[in-house]
Amino acid sequence: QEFDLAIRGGTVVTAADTMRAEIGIRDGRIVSVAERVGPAARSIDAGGLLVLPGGIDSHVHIAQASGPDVVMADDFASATRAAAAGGNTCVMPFALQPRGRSLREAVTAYRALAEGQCHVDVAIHMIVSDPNPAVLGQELPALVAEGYTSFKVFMTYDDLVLNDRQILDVFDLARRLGARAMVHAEGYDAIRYMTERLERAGTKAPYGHALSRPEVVEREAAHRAIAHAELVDLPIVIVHVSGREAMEQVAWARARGLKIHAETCPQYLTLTAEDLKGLGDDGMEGARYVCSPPPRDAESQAAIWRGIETGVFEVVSSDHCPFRYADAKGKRNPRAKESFRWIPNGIPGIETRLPILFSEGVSTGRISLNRFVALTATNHARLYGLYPRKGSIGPGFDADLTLWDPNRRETIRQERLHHGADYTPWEGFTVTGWPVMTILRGRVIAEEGRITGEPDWGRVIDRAVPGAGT
Ligand code: DUC
Ligand code: ZN
Ligand code: ZN
Ligand code: ZN
Repeated sequence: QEFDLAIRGGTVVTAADTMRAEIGIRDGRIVSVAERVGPAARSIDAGGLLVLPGGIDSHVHIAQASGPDVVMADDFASATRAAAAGGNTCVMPFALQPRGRSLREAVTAYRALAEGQCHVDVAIHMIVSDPNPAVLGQELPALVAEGYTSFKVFMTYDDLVLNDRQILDVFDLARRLGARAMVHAEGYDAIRYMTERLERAGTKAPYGHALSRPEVVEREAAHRAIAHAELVDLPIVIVHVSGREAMEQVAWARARGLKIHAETCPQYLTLTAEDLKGLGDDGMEGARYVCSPPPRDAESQAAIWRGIETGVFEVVSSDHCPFRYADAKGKRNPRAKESFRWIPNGIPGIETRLPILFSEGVSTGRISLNRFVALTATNHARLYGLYPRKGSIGPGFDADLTLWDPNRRETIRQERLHHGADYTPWEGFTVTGWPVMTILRGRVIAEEGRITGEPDWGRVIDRAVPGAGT
């Protein structure tokens, strides 16, 4: 047989092209894409389906150490099962350096958690919370050279925030190393000020979370991060842009010729701050929607769509950051009922990202199929050094594919999802377009919501530096 596997009868979609073609796969890689490919040990009929590059979700949190009272709802096995069922073949979670500790040790321990437990491929980013001389001088350069070529910095959170000088120092090192820096842009001091003001006024409920982090807080931090990136001459990624104001900062920077990349997420297209107002039995229903930055309003949703349509956003990630509703309500930390500030920040979304963006974007006619592929796979691979191994369909690429039914109507239900969280913010949300089969390096890992792969089929993969000046 010429091939191990052939995909026949489907419509192959890349960021550039849409074509009727067959795909020939050997040893986990795509060997041939042509009108007809030769005989194969197994053929899959993709008649009536789209054949897309497997989704790459370059911003997820899995089993991330988040403090004594906070336990994430997913380990690598459950998160990557959910990823596979949702049409993804590669996810990028974060190894977090606790302050005062070694970044190297954090990465080594985190990688050990992942090894042998993954249904999809995993590429690990870092979170730098303590850029001390050992980290800047030895650890980070060595880790980047080993293939951990990207890291995130935070402008808020007590345990993670970097001051401006620290941000400049890590940006400067990223430029010298050719590494990719991601920025969580929300201003620490402004949030502290707002939180204390709200608490003094008696605001306790989850909705206070949205009030404490208004768009101006994100806009200010985005502007500051962009200014630092300009000073250092480093292209950065502003992650999880939630609304018009921060987005305008990115557009403004681009108009000045700065290389600023931007990511947004389905929650900023489909949820609003109103969702945090839900009370339920115990006043805590809104905790299901607490993420940072918080969802905004209809006007901001429209602005984010414009940003997607006009190219301000190059990637749509899930920012999957799952907690159990019971924990969000204070099971582990009873203070969550006393103030919104103790509710863990994050929502699950690794399995629902592709259907929501496809349905709201492609099925409504807002974006093309090709743009969908760019936003969900190709641009993630390009930004983070996975291209041209992953992110498209063509000879030499890993055979990471999602067979997609563009017409399937489905309703998102927690009971159908594979993540470790006990709810989805999109319960009852209907979509048009659904992943039918997910293929990782030539092996079927999920089919019709059933997991058909094993937790050691995914690999922890190293990456190239994205390239200086990109
Ligand atoms: N930032 C993230 O990227 N995810 C969840 C919470 C947060 O602050
Ligand atoms: Zn963040
Ligand atoms: Zn870019
Ligand atoms: Zn995140």
